[in-house]
Amino acid sequence: MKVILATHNPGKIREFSQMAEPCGIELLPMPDDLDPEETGSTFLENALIKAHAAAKVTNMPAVADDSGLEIEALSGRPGIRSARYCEGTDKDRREKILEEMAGVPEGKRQAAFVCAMALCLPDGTVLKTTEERWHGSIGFVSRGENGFGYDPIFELDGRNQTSAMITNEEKNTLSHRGQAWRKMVDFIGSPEMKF
Ligand code: ITT
Repeated sequence: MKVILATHNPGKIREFSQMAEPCGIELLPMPDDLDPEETGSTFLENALIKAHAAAKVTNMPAVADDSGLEIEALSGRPGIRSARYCEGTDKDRREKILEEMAGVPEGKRQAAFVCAMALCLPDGTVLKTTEERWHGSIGFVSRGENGFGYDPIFELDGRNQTSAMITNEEKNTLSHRGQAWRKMVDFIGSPEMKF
C-alpha cells in the first residue's frame, strides 16, 4: 500500500520510514512546495490540516503527524509551537527551554512528547486519527547525538539516558510517534480499512 507522508521534517521521515518498511507500507514524499499553514489549536487539528492538504494535492491517501513537547513547569509549553518556539535551530530551541527551566528542581521537571496522527483520503475522508504520549522529564543539560529536535533534553523515566542516547529502533518502540504509528498500522490492517 502506498501512502504520502505529509512532512518535511527529516527526523520524522527517518523514523516513519524505519517503522513503515516492515509493515509493507510504502511511504512517498509530499511535494516540496506544499507547506500548509498550521493554524489549528491542537496537535490533532494540525495533523489533519497537513494530511488533508497532502492527500488533496497528490490524489493519494496521506498520513501526517503533528507532535511536540509539553512541559508541566512551563504550563504545557512549547506544545503545538514546538517547531517554532523561537527563531533559529533545534539547538537554539533546546537552549531556550533549558534556560526557562533553570530554576525548576529535580522532581518538578515532568514532560511528555505528544504525537497526533491522521490518515486522510483525497476526498476529505478522515480514515483514522491516533494520539499518544511519551512521558519523561527535562534534563539540566543536552545529552546524546541521536534523534532530532528536543531529544537531547528529554530524559527517559527510570533510566539515566535521554531519547538522543538510545538507538532509533528503541526510540521507535517507546516513543509517542511509534505508539501512534502502531495504532495506525493496526487500523490499516483491520477489516474497517477499505478504500
Ligand atoms: P512537519 O510539520 O513538516 O511535519 P515540523 O518539524 O514543523 O515538520 P511539527 O509542527 O509537528 O513538525 O513540530 C514538531 C516539533 O516538535 C519538531 O520540530 C521537534 O522540535 C519536536 N518533536 C516532535 N517529535 C519529536 C521527537 O520525536 N524528538 C524530538 N523532538 C520532537
